[in-house]
Amino acid sequence: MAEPNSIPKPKRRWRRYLVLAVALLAAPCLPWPLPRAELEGQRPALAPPAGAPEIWIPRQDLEGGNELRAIFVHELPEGGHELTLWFRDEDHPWAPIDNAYDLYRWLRWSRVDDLETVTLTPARDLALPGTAAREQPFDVFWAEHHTALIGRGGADRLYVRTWNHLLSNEPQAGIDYQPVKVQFLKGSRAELEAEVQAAWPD
Ligand SMILES: [Ca+2]
Repeated sequence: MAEPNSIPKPKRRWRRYLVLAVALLAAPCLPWPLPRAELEGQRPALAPPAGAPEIWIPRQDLEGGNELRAIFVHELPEGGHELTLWFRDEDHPWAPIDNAYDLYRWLRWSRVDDLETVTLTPARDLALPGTAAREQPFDVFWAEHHTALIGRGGADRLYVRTWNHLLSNEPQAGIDYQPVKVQFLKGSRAELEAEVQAAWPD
């Protein structure tokens, strides 16, 4: 899961443990299941931008209820397009902490839904600012966010490489991937984050 800001800041691991501990303690006080974002709104459907990659997702992730709902498109003033992938959820591979992790995300970002943003440049390269997986396996315990620029000589596809939907143009060996086709809707990452904040203010 990427943070709302496009360039992730260095993180301290002890803060993750602290927030997870607080989330576990707060869990009995909060409503379950946690509310999900409804981001379709009245957003118009768009044709896919030229050069938009095909998205391939592990079958196990789709069957776990973490489907891709839509891809939001925002035309950038400097050229190119911001593409934001909207997943219904993301599930930590260790089931006992998945509920706490969902709660952590809801408290921190006012959503359980997962948003991952990439940029399609005017040259049709793909920039992954904090949404690149590198070689991490799908079930990695702590998924690290990386930044990458993928030249389009090598990528008409993006693969969901980790359980928190970090991406790569290289699939993981032994994983059964499925291509998914969803609507492209008009909307920027900033607009989507503002919408969920307005629905569930701090
Ligand atoms: Ca989850």
